[in-house]
Amino acid sequence: MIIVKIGGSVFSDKSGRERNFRHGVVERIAEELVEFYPQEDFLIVHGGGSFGHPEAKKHGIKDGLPDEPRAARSRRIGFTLTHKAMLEANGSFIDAFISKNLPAFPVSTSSIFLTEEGEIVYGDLEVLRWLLRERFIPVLFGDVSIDIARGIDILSGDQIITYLAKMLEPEKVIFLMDVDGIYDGRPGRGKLVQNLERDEIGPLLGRLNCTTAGTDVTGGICNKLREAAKMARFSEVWFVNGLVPGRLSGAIRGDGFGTRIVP
Ligand code: IP8
Repeated sequence: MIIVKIGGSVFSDKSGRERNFRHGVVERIAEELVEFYPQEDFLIVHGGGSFGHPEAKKHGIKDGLPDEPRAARSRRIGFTLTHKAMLEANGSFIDAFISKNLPAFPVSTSSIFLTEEGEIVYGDLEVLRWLLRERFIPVLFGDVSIDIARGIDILSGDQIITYLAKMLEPEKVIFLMDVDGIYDGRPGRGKLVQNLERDEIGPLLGRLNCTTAGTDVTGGICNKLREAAKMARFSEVWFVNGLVPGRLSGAIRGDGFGTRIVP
């Protein structure tokens, strides 16, 4: 089984208007998967993009639930609205996959995971395992979460993937991004790292000044690398440009262009 994360900046323009969706890009990604399905099983996780992130910020979801009853009530409504924005993005993914004859099935992340201080502390994977066994392509997404410490939080797609990689042990995890892979320096300026061993991730994080969380509400490339270090214990991890046709297929075949991290 292969897990594919479709980053928010691949399926939408995060600096564009709210809730914009790149239908053409997602349909082309689906076409690349068609080459390999059903010989290969897939599980998809997509990010928040121009759907979840603006809504999460607007409603202060990462601040948890306040004590004051009126403020808490309006934050709960914001929680639902953020989830609804993600359902809208997820619906467009399902439509694109179905239009290419791929049996995608939506799975609401917030209904199967609980977090504590943003970390997954509970996940009910039974239905997910059965969906895979019955050859569906489950499509999960970065979402809001019920958090046992602060009431509510955001659960990023990257964290979901780390958890799933540990529990389901896929042969490969592929991250689709809007750059060619991981750079030793700033994207476009530093050198693209094509092959990376797991124990080289720590020194690279240091060189990239990854001391604090990145700019996204759920952290940018530093977060991805940290999660990749955890995942590379179980699976091969790829970072490729999801906007360039053929890069996903290359990573699936194993001869692609991008960053490949091996245990
Ligand atoms: O884009 C965040 O998911 P990510 C989801 O994978 C929300 O970090 C709701 C902002």
